[in-house]
Amino acid sequence: KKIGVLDSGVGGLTVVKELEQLLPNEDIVYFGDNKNCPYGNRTADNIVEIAHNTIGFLQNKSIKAVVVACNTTSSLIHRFEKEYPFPIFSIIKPAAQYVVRHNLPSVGVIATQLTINTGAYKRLIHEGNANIAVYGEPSHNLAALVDSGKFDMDAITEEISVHMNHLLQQHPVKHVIYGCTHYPIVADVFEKAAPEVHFINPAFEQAKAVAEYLKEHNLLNDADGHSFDIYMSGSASVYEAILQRLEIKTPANIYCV
Ligand code: DGN
Repeated sequence: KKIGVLDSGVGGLTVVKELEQLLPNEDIVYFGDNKNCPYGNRTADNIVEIAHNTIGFLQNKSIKAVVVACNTTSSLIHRFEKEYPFPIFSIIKPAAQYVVRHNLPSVGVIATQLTINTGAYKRLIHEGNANIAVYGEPSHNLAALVDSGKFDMDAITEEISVHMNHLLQQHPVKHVIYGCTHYPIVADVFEKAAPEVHFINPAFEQAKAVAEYLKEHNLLNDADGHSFDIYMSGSASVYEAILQRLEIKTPANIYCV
């Protein structure tokens, strides 16, 4: 059986990259919902409805787990995770656990407006340690700028600089979480904008959590090699550009739905 991965667009490919490295024998089926991107400016009810539709689609592809490679959707996971006969993985929970495990005094979270509004990062970090200060910084435009695949670097650099400066001027944190899976695609721009900051990429933590679960539950594929199917509601050329940029090695079959 396959691992299903979903996102509002190309951002979840940052998680696929980590899954590919940790679980090289797993078949992956990806749904990127570019048509509805950005999720971050939608209502919570709408995101939950879209999540049900997407999981329903993946369910027909013979899956054993769903990886929600989208922070916006993960921030609402409690509203749908119990309704399916397979595990559904949040990207926020393992990243919050990382912050708690490392006992960071404070952390910034740059994410979509909806992710910040739900307070999911703060809640999950505070469940582990209520003394950690968590500062949210919403960006309205960055996910869509990256998802367009045009790489308008002037606009991307401007958006990142404005938000990193805004966050760091108010709260001079040493650690910042990429609270949207689209952001690690432009990690080089973040690192240039704030060279003193250590950025946390939740994609690593989520992929580790998935690998541990599959191992523990004897759900790993034992055949060599793997397949990678991408279903998307937008344009294929965007996926090709991002697969190249992220240096994802597995050849992907790309289908438009
Ligand atoms: N990749 C999504 C996330 O992690 O939140 C981006 C959401 C969006 O579409 N704006």
